[in-house]
Amino acid sequence: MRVLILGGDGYLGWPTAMHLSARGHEVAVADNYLRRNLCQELQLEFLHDVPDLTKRADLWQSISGHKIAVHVGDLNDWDFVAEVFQKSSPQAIIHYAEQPAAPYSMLDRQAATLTLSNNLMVTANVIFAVREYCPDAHIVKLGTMGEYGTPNIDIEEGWLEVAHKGRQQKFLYPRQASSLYHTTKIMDTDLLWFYVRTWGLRVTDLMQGPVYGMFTDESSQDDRLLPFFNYDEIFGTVLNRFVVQAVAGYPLTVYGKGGQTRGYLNIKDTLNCVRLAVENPADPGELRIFNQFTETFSVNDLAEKVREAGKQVQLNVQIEHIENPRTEAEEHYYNPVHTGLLDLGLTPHYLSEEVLLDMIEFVMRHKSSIQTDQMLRNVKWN
Ligand code: USQ
Repeated sequence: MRVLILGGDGYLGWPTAMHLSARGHEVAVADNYLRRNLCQELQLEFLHDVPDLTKRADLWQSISGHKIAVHVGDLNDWDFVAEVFQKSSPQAIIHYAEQPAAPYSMLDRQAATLTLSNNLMVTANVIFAVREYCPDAHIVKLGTMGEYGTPNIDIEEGWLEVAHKGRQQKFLYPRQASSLYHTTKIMDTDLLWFYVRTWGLRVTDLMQGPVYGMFTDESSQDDRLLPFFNYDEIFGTVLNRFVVQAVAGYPLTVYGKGGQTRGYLNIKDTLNCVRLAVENPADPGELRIFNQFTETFSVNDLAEKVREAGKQVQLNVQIEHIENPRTEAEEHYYNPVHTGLLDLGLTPHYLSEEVLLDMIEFVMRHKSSIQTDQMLRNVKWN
């Protein structure tokens, strides 16, 4: 299939591009390096250097023989969007092109409005481009499990059958996010649902939990093909941060009580989930929603796992409960359904000690570049 990946430079975008390309899909990527530029503005360094998209695509072609077309530009700019869609004529569009960090969205007014305008405008441009240039194409949108929040009832896969005063109807599952970033994802879902109903678009919305890891089959031949890896408070996700903290001898930063529970997945499973969605498209007029994670853990569970794995390589890992900078439930019920992707054929890679030791070993090789002043940047929700 011809697949266009928006946000193709990202932590997930680039590995997805290689993964689909290796399986014979014709891949094009677009990105404006927003994440790199925001990190630079905030003086946040990746764990290791990552070549730009053009260099990575060249390297990938020399190793695999597969070409990935690169478009560098801003998807808020309609002229650029129109050009990319016309040149790539996609059958599937994978939309990752968003400001992806909850803490960034809570930094200040400028960061909040950038998150709102970028995420919603790019989603709107994608919808209009599909309508204009490829109305039968399938949009695969990265949503987030954070759209649901942590309700005191089971979380269904996107939809809830509601019975009220003797009548019933299926609605989008109630959503209540705990950051502005997560709220923009709810708004994206609403936009997509509106245009699915109105224009008959085909859409899959993947409600993904926090991702961990860096290794994929395609990057195994050259470290320069690895995705960038943030461990700072703003763009780093919790397990990646804990592994870097463990190697740096920095106490693991458990926020508050540490009972916050989320659905996690290995980066390899993200790629497989997205591929399964692309290869099994939604129908016209269907908004299909999958909950994309493989197992649930509390923050305390993750900290303990990292401490145990660290012991195997003589790391004396300390765990510290620090004041929670976020407004979120620290003890709560959490039971989300996640059968849709398993039914499509997903074979999960679970979080084993071996997986953690591979991550620790990689981070140890880059230990000298860890900057511990990035661990906490004092972004507060209140
Ligand atoms: N946490 C800590 N200590 C840390 C970092 C995080 O206790 O040093 C806690 C957070 O308070 C939260 C949990 O760990 O309760 C997860 O935090 P996170 O930073 O790993 O994930 P989050 O901010 O929720 O966002 C990440 C991705 C986002 C994706 C989301 C999925 O950045 O793009 O949408 O995971 S989910 O969390 O299911 O909404």
